[in-house]
Amino acid sequence: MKDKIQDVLNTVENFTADTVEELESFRIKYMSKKGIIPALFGEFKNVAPEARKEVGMALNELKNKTQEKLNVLRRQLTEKTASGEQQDMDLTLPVNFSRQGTRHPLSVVRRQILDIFARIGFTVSEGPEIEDDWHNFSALNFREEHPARDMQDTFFVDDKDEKIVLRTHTSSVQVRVMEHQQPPIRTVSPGRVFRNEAISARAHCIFHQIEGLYVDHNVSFADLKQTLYYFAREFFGEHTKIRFRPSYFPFTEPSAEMDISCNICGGKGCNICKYTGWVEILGCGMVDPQVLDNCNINSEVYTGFAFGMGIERITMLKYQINDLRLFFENDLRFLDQFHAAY
Ligand code: 2NL
Repeated sequence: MKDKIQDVLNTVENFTADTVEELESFRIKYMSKKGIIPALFGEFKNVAPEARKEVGMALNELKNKTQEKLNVLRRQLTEKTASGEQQDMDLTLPVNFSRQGTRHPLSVVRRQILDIFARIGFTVSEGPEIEDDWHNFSALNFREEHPARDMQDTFFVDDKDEKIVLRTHTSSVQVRVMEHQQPPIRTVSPGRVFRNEAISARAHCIFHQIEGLYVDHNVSFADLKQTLYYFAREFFGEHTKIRFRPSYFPFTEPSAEMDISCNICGGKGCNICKYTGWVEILGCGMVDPQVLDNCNINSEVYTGFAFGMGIERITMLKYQINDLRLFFENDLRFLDQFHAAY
């Protein structure tokens, strides 16, 4: 009996395993209920009383050493697997990258624009997409008979007592800012706006705008020009030139449209600028004194400038995208091209 135990102990001590499966067969062979070691314990009852103490100690030692061996080998094997040392693992296989999403190009450009204005002290303000007539039209000097108030141009939300609309510009947000805050006000308002238009390559009934507003003592048209010149160079590149053309908006006086030198052809003339060398990027002007007064800002004391641009339009110019509908179709072949943009 003692020799038998010693033989088994030798075998156990010399055992090694390369795989988890080998180790498991070893455990079953020696330690399971019908295994070799429990069988030896079974034979214990036949041992002569005077030898029992010695044999019992040898049996317990065998059982403990076997368990210890199992523990050590199991630990070694799992460490090997975790560090990739196991034989059946091919370390030359290419990594299976999980697919990463990208930011939408309109979000990329919105962030870039807000960032440029943040650097010169403009805060960001946001407001509701469903607006009342006052904040979307009346406060901004749209007269009762103005065509923008027509069903053809504006989406109306049914309400018995009050005219409620889907905002047609984010100026409505800036009206709210002026109503709640006295100058100095420097803020930009990004957001979704709605116009009742047929969908085409150049127009969509939902699009995105960023408007800017600066109201303080002695704000002049020179401040407007310099601010927008800074923006154009930061966004389109340091060689960008700007020019202003007179225009009309109900809420600014004087009003202007701003062009930049065509960043595609560098001003030489191409398809994008229709061979003029210039492309329109935004509308702007000095805030009409009546609008300031409408918002409880004293137009005898303060002046301001404002501007508005379409994010789709600016994005199309920057990334040379020729169809507006691409922004709304969520085609991954289009969206995936903006991996590098932040
Ligand atoms: C355009 C033109 C513009 C403004 C927006 C504005 C806002 C307030 C008062 C006065 Cl609260 N003006 N915003 C001014 C001039 C032009 O947008 O073409 N947008 C896409």
